[in-house]
Amino acid sequence: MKNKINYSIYLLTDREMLVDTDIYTAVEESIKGGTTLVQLREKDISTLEFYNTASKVKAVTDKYNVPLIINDRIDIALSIDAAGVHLGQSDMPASIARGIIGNDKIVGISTSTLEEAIEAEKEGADYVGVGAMFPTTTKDDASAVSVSTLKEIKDNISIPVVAIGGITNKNVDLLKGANIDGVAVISDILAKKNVKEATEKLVEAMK
Ligand code: TZP
Ligand code: MG
Repeated sequence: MKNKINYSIYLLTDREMLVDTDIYTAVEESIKGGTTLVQLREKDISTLEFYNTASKVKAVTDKYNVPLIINDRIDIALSIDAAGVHLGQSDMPASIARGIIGNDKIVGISTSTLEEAIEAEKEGADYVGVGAMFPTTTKDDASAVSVSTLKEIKDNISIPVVAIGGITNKNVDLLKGANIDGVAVISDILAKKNVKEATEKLVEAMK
């Protein structure tokens, strides 16, 4: 099941960005527009609130058979039977996360260099996120990655590669040559008033 994940339009959540909607509606609208994978990414939230939010988002993603990945929290991922977990370079190491979460779940790792990507694959990651590809105000400590590094990563590892950071329907074609498996997006979908339409525009631009 894990091998059949469609990484092409990977929506990451950020509740603070939403315009006149809630996270459940936004996730559902984005799936209707073409999102293929969702990551619940919550900062500054209590464990109880994270768990409750994750359960409710999972009900939405399940309805459309779209896998749900949980950012940072292996315990939350396991507690709601999410498809997996996404970890950064300062989170639990991939090999340790794998030991806890098991072989049936997805472990994704954020990387910004070829070395980090090779290491993630070696440690048993199922995919890597690579970025930030373009300037973004969503994550202020993201380091910049060039399209040539993205391509180098794609050419040197065999797990799926998803680009992230400042990606919009206007600039996504600049990544074409890297032959990546998908794009991970927050603001170009969730900061838009019409989330479904914003997702459709991205889908269209990816063709
Ligand atoms: N990791 C690297 S850049 C980034 C993350 C989580 C933020 C992506 O958000 P946006 O709004 O799509 O630039
Ligand atoms: Mg993290």
